[in-house]
Amino acid sequence: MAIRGDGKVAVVTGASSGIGAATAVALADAGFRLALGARRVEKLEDLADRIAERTGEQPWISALDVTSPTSTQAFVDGALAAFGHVHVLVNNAGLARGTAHVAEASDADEADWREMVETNVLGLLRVTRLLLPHLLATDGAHIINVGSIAGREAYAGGSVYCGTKFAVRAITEALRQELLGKPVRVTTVDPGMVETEFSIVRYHGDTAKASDVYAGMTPLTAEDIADCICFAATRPQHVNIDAIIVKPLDQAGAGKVARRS
Ligand code: NDP
Ligand code: 8X3
Repeated sequence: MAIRGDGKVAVVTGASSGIGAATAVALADAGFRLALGARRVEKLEDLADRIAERTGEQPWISALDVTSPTSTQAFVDGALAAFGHVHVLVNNAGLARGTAHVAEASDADEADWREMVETNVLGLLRVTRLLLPHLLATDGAHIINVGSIAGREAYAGGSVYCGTKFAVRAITEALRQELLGKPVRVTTVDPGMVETEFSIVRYHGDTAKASDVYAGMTPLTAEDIADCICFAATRPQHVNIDAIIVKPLDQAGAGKVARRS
């Protein structure tokens, strides 16, 4: 049986687009109150207005750069000042940059590697570390990490992105053990190809290259992943969905895609 949010507070990082934005809408529809963060505040403002129109409840929004300790601390302090407590953390903020092979990588590629590690690994750890004491202080706490099939299967050109998502899986599994006996659920949702701004970001704004990624196949939508996150979040508290792996019908693995010409 699905349990409604009933006013529980959910933090969603990287809520300005794609999976994070769709998750915010789905959680709001399920009755959660929201604290939403990302660097592009104007996009958060539009999203918050859309959610308020649907539910009558205005989400709390604030700038968040998970690579910055100061920004992350200010975001966490602001969310706690707004609500007093937090029940659900959706660690969604993340990105891929480039597809450089290690042997051919340049200094610019190394900057991409640093950005991926600082965002996907250190950023996720930082938000989790700062919110954990507050999650532990509530009933019904839940950490949901957005991993990837790239965290289960590496591919050429994805050494660092895949490495960060393997790390997300390791962190999720370690947290699940560290928090055993405490009332905090820990879940990873690991999607395959989802058409969002992800590939535009990966290809540094080259929209033609980004749309080629999904040519001739039907990718998942951000809403498909939001459904999975919302499913995990709305199980009864004794039910921990450990992992959800979800791919398009047209994808059987990293790089294994059926395309129609
Ligand atoms: P989008 O590019 O559409 O969304 C990424 C979100 O992350 C944006 O809201 C962006 O906001 C935010 N973000 C990036 N860097 C930071 C930062 N330093 N601080 C705070 N927020 C940040 O892509 P998706 O929705 O697809 O990606 C969401 C997650 O899903 C990522 O973790 C990605 O790795 C994962 N994923 C995506 C898949 C796909 O095929 N699309 C498949 C598997 C996993 P802003 O730029 O405003 O800060
Ligand atoms: C994104 C999925 O296969 O492009 O995490 O790496 S993939």
